[in-house]
Amino acid sequence: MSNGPSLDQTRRKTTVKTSVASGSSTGGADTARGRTEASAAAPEAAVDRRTEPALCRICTSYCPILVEVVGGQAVKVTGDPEAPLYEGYTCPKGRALPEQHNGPSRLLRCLKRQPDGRHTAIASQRAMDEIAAKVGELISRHGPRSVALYMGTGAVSFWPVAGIAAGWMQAIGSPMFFTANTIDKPGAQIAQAAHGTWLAGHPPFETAEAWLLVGVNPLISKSGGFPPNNPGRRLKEAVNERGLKLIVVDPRKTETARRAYIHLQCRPGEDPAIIACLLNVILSEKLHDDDFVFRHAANLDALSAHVAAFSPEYVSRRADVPAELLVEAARTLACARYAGGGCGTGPSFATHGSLTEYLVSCLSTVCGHWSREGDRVTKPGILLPAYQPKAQPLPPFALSGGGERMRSRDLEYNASGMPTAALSDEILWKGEDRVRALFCLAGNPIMAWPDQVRAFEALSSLELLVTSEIEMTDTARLSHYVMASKLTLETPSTSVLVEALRYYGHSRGIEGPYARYAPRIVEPPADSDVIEDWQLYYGLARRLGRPLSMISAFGMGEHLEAPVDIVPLDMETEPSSEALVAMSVRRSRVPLDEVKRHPHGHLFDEAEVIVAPADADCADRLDLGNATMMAELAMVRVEPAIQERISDSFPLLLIPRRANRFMNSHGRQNAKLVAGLPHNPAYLNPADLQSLGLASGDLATIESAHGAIHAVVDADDSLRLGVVSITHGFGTAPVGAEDPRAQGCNVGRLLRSDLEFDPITGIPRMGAVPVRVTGTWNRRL
Ligand SMILES: Nc1nc2c(c(=O)[nH]1)N[C@H]1C(S)=C(S)[C@@H](COP(=O)(O)OP(=O)(O)OC[C@H]3O[C@@H](n4cnc5c(=O)[nH]c(N)nc54)[C@H](O)[C@@H]3O)O[C@H]1N2
Ligand SMILES: Nc1nc2c(c(=O)[nH]1)N[C@H]1C(S)=C(S)[C@@H](COP(=O)(O)OP(=O)(O)OC[C@H]3O[C@@H](n4cnc5c(=O)[nH]c(N)nc54)[C@H](O)[C@@H]3O)O[C@H]1N2
Ligand code: SF4
Ligand SMILES: [Mo]
Repeated sequence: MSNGPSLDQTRRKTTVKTSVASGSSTGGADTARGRTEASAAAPEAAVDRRTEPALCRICTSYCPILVEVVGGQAVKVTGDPEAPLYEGYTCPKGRALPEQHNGPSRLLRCLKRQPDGRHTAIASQRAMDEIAAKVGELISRHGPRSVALYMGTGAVSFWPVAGIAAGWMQAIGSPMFFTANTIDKPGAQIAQAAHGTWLAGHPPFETAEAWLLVGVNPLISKSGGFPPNNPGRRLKEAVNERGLKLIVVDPRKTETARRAYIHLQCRPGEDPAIIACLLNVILSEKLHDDDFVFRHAANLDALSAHVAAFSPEYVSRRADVPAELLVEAARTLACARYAGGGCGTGPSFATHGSLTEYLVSCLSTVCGHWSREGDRVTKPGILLPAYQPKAQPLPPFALSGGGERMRSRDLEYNASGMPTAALSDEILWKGEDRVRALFCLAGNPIMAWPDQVRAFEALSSLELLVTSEIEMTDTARLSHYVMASKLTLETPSTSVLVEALRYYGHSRGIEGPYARYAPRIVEPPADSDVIEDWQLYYGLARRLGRPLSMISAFGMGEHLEAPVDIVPLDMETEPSSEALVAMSVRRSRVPLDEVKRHPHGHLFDEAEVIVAPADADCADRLDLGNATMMAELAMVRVEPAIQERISDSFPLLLIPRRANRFMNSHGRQNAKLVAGLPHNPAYLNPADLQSLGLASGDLATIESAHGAIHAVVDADDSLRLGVVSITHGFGTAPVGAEDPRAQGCNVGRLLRSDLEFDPITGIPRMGAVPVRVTGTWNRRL
């Protein structure tokens, strides 16, 4: 039974009022909802018109933007040319922020699912009353472990929410805190644990002579292994002006690889073999930094012995790349005074992601490519707590253990967090202690989790699913409650996330003592009932009488003395989000008030930090021969190469890619972003398409051993033969009719989460997946 307006009525209706939005191509001013009647009737001269500097927080680049506001609504976004380091850069997603804020898909009210599956509006406070009652009941009947939380990528929009979500789980006593990290690049943190890290960090990108990118495409993803501020410009400058030798390992000649000095256009999934080969060449030709290794590393012998089996000739056959290029890549890296780089989701998804990351870390250490005593620190951390970098290792630590164990599989808390790929199984687990309630914070499991059918079954079976969202997603549709969220231009923030991410191996960070604060610049629509994501947890904690703290983590290593900051919240008077922002950086090197004095951001050059010598008694060593990693490398040597694992039944390999106009599943409801191409094509090399009897625009069936999807194929001559490259986050839930041209296809349906998964992080094979493509749907609709 309905107890309020239907979903469609709760969504924003956009009426373009040209008299208000004159001069703006985006329009979107909505007098009925965005402003009060009084202001709607006011003469045009009285309309609020301003241009405000802000930050785009859709992805972790946090590009500085200028927002044109008319009548209280954002109508246009451009890059901010006054902001340092980004040169006014934006991408299409950032420029479509007005449509995200004012468009018809935005949720303006919280929703409750009715017994017939429809959603109707519910006041946010009432929703919290009902959710709190249900959570209280579940905890008292089944214990706190029955309540889990999953935090997706949308949380990067207001980073303090991560600390509140962690605090909420602690407040109710549940260890079941999951994030998208363990279905992303969990190997980056496992590698840090296995190898250790270097307390002085890396030398600056500007000083690098060579750069290695393994399955990462920063020109599109703005992520991983590369400065995230205007990556295209950074790369162009580096190659054209400094002669940087870029080495790219990728089955696709990506936007990034087009600038490569060496592009190893390998078979997917052969990354550990390739990096082992580079190490083999460097060590056997004695090109390594003997002195650095002698002083700061251990177990070189174990590494040398294990990589010896990966000769250029062997790896050339295995990965299908020229042996001479492997040798040249190795020499280029070793002979560079400094070379850096990083790995992306490509190798992470192809299994052995931890090993690949580990071997890349070994490469840095073997070549001595770390900052040394006396070097200037270009990334001192401005909003992070002050620390003194030293020329010494942070020693390796345990890869897993010390936390919660999964019931359904032999997986547990590990250096990358809780294994999200096993969460569906924890929900479907028959035991009494299964997960019965899930808080989905700014994530979209139905679109993003591997094994979509299982995720759908799991989420459908929950006693309570509460999703915090900005629009109606396939996950929200399954939710008992959907909490409508404020958007980024309606909330303040700082750039601290950009600084923090590099400690987790997700980014190299911005080169320079940069920091930025951005205030809220517009109010939510007047007749909406939207909350900030953290307010849900605050509201629930208060109702359940549980004190809530913000738990901020500052990465690893450098903040050893106080890596975690726990700030109890006032449970009588709700804090403002400005107060939360201030709390999240309360131990910053430069006070927030000082950062706020620079509305376009600033380089705090006065915060000059120099690498200190190692502690006199430091005996810590980076580990070049971690036993778990060496055993995995030995296994890689004897397991059949990827080429031998594909068969006549499944002769092609499915690989991931990112699309510039979308942030995973987000953007699909934004008219400006989908314009012209609402689906995710299945890209193949034109020669492969031809031999399959297919042409661009045809519909095809793509099958793995696990599932089948229908997709629109498209030719992409940047791909090597034998691969199919598709972005995730598209398609429909696995029920009802589907139209691949309108919705695309869901790659997750081809994946299995309980076979071939990493024994520590639980990430399953999500790339280099054997598939076949057939034209059974070969008709133009
Ligand atoms: N097959 C395959 N699977 C993959 C991947 C792949 O490449 N291939 N990639 C993996 C990776 S790397 C990741 S990180 C995961 C992503 O997994 P998820 O994070 O679960 O998926 P997203 O699609 O990023 O979902 C983010 C959601 O947050 C919402 N959102 C955006 N901003 C806000 C906000 O301010 N508040 C709230 N409440 N919501 C907001 C968006 O509308 C969107 O629905 O997917 C993984 N799955
Ligand atoms: N525009 C945009 N930006 C995004 C996102 C988005 O959806 N859109 N998502 C964000 C998220 S959540 C993440 S995690 C990052 C991801 O950022 P990246 O890791 O840079 O992701 P991709 O751009 O897909 O790059 C992965 C590359 O790996 C290659 N590849 C595939 N398989 C293999 C393999 O087996 N070996 C090797 N060596 N390469 C392989 C692919 O061809 C592709 O070029 O991007 C973030 N930024
Ligand atoms: S790269 Fe695009 S989405 Fe990411 S912060 Fe910049 S403008 Fe926003
Ligand atoms: Mo990701």
